[in-house]
This record gives sequence, structure tokens and C-alpha cells, in this order.
Amino acid sequence: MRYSLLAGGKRVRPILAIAAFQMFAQGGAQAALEPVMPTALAVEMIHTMSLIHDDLPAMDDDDFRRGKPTNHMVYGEDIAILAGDAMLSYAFEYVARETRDVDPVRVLEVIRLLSNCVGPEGLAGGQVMDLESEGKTDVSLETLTWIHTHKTAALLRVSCAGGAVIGGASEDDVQRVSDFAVKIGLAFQIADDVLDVTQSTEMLGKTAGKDEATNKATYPRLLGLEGSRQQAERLVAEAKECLAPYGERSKNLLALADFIINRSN
Ligand code: GRG
Repeated sequence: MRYSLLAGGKRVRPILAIAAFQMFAQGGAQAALEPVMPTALAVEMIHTMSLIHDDLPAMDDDDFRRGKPTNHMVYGEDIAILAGDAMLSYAFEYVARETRDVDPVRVLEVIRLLSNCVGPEGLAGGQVMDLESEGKTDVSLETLTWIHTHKTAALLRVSCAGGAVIGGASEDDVQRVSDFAVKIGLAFQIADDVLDVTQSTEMLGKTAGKDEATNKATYPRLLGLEGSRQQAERLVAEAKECLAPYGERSKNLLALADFIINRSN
């Protein structure tokens, strides 16, 4: 668990949770971060669990992740599966046990959101559809969007929604940041697909071009590189619109939206 969790990574999901929390918490950017940290850590644990499982031979069969050999390459498949399982359950325990100074109803709502994003309406459902579409040449843009709304965007959505809930946001506020997050989640995946094509091989632990080399549907395959970039930019512009009512308060989330499509890894 420590090997994969502490291997690095951009920490995009916890940073989103913190930025969303600060939008609604009393004190804004000056608010103490303790109440949101268990949620921020939980989304990173769930993300890392999904990476460990995604890299397994039965799934994407990757040898490197975050610049290091994948979990199963070091510890074997049996331990890698269990490390992922353990980290998943630990994430929920951590939120329940460590969240302080927050209404328990809000903590329960975060646990509900987290559970939802892992299950059939989230990571697991998206991954199943992804695996089932492998090798097919007729995957539509609609199906690809469904896959990544569940496989990638769902966890970004719960990162933002969870942070907002802990910060005291209203239902309308949570809906707005969720809409924002789904759009940047899709843009994030498009950027990932574009980087997969454009980066040179074996960079930062990621075998560039792997999805291209395998028979996976990707955005560049469906839209071309330029079309994919334009689609990502459109999504980020729409995402920013969702936060228009918040003005200056949303500046960190807006900056993260820009980072997501301008990143180099
Ligand atoms: C076991 C219940 C259960 C579910 C897991 C394996 C799986 C189901 C889902 C796969 C989800 C997955 C790996 C999606 C890819 C998301 C993605 C774009 C990952 C890369 O994220 P970055 O760039 O990585 O934020 P770093 O390393 O920077 O954190």
C-alpha cells in the first residue's frame, strides 16, 4: 500500500477536494484544512487502488507506474490485488474515523458519494465497459464518453463534491461543482489520450502510445489529435461556465481546470 501510494503522482484529486472545500468553508482560502484532509486522502487512496488494479496482467498489464515498477511487478499479483482491496476499505474507514468538526450527516454523504463512484456507476462500471470495448473498431464517441465519465470523471467529481460537502456547500453548490468536475474529468482523459500519442516512450513510468498500440478506443482515434485538443478546450470552457456564479472564490478550481489540459504528464 505504501509503495504505490507514496510513489508520487500529481495528487490532482486531493488538490481538487481542497480547492472545492475552500470555496465553501468559512474563512475561504484561510480556512483550516483539517476537516477536508481525510476526504482528500481517501480520494487519492481510491485512485491509487484503481491504478494498482488497472495495471494487473488481467487488466491493462502495465510494468511501470509513476516512474516505478508496478505493484504486481514488485510484490506479485496476489499481494497487489490485496493491497488495492485493503486501500479501498481503508479509504472509507479513514473518512469515518478521522473527519473532525464536520456534521456527521455531511460525513455520511461523503461516504455515500465515494461508494457510488467506485461501484457500477463509477470506476468498476467504466472499467467493465472499457474492457468490453477492447478490440472493437466501431466504438462510438458516445460510448467512449460513457466509459470515461465513469472510469475517470467519477472520481474527479467526488473529489470536488466531497470537498464542497465538507466545506458546508448547499445541494445546488454541490451540483454545480459536480458538473464542473465531470467536464474537467473528461477533458483530463482526453489530455491523457493525447499525451499517450505525443510523448516519447517510457516517460515517467507510463508506456507512451500503449493505448494506441493496443486495440483501445481513444479520443485521438475518434477525433484526431487536433479534434481531441479542441474537444478538451471546449469542455474546460463549459466547466468554467459552471462556476461563473462564484467569481473570485472559484479561482483555484479554474486554475486546476487549465492545468488539466496544459499538463505534460
Ligand atoms: C477494484 C472496485 C474496483 C475498481 C477498479 C481498475 C478499475 C476498477 C478502474 C480503472 C480506473 C482507471 C485506472 C482510470 C484511469 C484514470 C487516469 C486518467 C489515471 C491517471 O491519473 P493521473 O494522471 O495519475 O492523475 P497520477 O499518477 O498523476 O496520480
